Amino acid sequence: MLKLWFAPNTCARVTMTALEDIGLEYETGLIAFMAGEHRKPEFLAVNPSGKVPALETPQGVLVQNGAILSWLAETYPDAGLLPATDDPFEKAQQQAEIFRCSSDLHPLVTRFVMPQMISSDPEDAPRIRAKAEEMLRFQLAPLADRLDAADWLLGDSWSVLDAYVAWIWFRITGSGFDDRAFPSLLRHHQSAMNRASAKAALARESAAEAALEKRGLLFRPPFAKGAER
Ligand SMILES: N[C@@H](CCC(=O)N[C@@H](CS)C(=O)NCC(=O)O)C(=O)O
Repeated sequence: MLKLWFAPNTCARVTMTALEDIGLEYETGLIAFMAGEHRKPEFLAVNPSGKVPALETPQGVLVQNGAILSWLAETYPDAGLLPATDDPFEKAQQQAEIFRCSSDLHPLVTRFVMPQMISSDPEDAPRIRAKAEEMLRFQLAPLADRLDAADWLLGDSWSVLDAYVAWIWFRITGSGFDDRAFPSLLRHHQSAMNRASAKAALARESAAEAALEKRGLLFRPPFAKGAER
């Protein structure tokens, strides 16, 4: 059985949504960041980078959303995570879409939501966030244009890229990015989160949040709406 290591509200939500779309049973392992569990030997033995998601498979552990999603899409083609193709160029184009999320956008999300991971001087935070916001606007604009013309990022059908961009939107707008900046992304996020697989992933996250809260370990990003700055 597959086992997903995750923490609520993180990019592991993208892999979790994909697993829900596939519809097979899977186990989860919850990492309490507030307790430093991502730096403990037990988890470093799973992913030496100390990051979620990490997916235990019968063949071994896979890390990096992009790799996990590509593997899941090929292993469970009926789930429609990515459009089916045998064409190497089309596959490379799909990879480019995924890498845009993981390599271009996610680092900007980190800078915007958690500037303290970039500089430990709190005085730097506003500058880091402002630059990240500017770059996010630039990088999101072409995606918003695509969503002005189509329901989903790859056209008429949902793909796992939609779950990825929905997570990015959730994370930045939850941290003060103006959710009116790109109406098509706002609409897209609502549609993506209305899908059954997203709701199932959110339900698992809520249960995990409740478990963490009970232990006094629920993490809230410092710039979250309503959080103390
Ligand atoms: N490139 C990685 C990024 C994974 C990542 O940064 N995950 C975050 C949560 S969203 C994490 O585990 N951060 C903990 C850390 O970096 O120490 C991927 O796409 O899987």
